[in-house]
Amino acid sequence: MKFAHLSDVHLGFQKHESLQNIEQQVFEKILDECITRKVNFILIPGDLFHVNIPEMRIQKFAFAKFRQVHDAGIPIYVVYGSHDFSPVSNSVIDLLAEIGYIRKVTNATSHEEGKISLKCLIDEKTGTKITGLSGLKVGKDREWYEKLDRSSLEAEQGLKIFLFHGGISDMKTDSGIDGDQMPLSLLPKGFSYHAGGHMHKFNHQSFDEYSNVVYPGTPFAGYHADLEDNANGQKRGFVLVEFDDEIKSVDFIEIENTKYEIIEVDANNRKAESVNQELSEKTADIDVVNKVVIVKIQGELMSGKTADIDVSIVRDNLNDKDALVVNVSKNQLTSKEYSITEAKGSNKEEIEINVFSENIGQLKFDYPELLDKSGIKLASKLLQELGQSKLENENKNEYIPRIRDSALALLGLDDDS
Ligand SMILES: [Mn+2]
Repeated sequence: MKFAHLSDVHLGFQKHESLQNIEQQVFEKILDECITRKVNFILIPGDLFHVNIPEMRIQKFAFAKFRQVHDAGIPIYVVYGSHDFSPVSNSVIDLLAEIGYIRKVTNATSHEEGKISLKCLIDEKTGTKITGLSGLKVGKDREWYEKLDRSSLEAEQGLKIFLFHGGISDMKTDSGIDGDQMPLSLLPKGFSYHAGGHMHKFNHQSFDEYSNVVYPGTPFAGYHADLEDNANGQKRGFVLVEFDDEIKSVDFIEIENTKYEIIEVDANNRKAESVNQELSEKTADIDVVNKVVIVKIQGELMSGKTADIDVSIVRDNLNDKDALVVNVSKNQLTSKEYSITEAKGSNKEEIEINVFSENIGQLKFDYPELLDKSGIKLASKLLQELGQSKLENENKNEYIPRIRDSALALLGLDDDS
């Protein structure tokens, strides 16, 4: 007998069309694998979707695929993740559960003395006992775990699986610590398999009384940093587990997503021109056809502004060479000559005005209206204008010109110029 374990698909995260296609293809491939390998059931411990109510076409796509799995007679067991759960409204997870394509495993009862007890469900064909807790938002789940009646779960006989969504501090990872983690001891002991979600890289570790604590990781990317990890060789896929009355094997099944190219430039102690030159040299002769290209510029410039690093030329050049997507990251680029000084304030507007006042002295322009008091006033008006969100039912073709026109009007510039 075997089961599949996947997590953190984050369906609906990708906004770029090509990346969205990959996100969906990978998900389809995994479920197709589950069907052809005739798994007995599938576990998804959270973040199946990127938000609790994804766009309708994302839902339609997911429902069609889940129907296939359902028609193949394969049950899917889930808990919510931190992304697809909402404390105030329903989730697409609830719709999928309502029509019977997936099954939520959490069956909890609160007792007067403050304890929470969980009941296992039993997978019909294999007799496996399955239970788990969702990853709710802002540490609420920690509270649940602390109240959890672990001993009754630990007393259950037979092959048991526990689904959870969250980081475990006892587990070694090669990525940085990700927010609040909880100690392994909060999970019930003696389960044959602890099926984890939330961590985006595959990780399988064994501890005393916790023989298989496993994260499959995201099958593609649920955060922007995941793409960079992919470009640096991170394998993506799902986990396939063989079992009889105990776990026989736990294997990571790689599912390829796309090809990558990463270009990294260290700007530390350099002038903007020399960084620009390195960027154009490094992008001149590479083959980027149908690849996701990540351009990463970091370090502290000796002179010039970070805006002097001209990524638009690099981006155009790579797009002309038929890159699938070009992602430029300048987040870790700063400059000695010009750096934003932080400022305090009692509300958002005050903080913004104070940031502008603290920093405007560093600017040198020929236009006096961009400097001093009038510059500060203009900057904060402009920020307010550019921060406007799309109106309900307004499409992109209406929204962009509306914002552009009002920003240009603020600057006293004509739209035709
Ligand atoms: Mn996630």
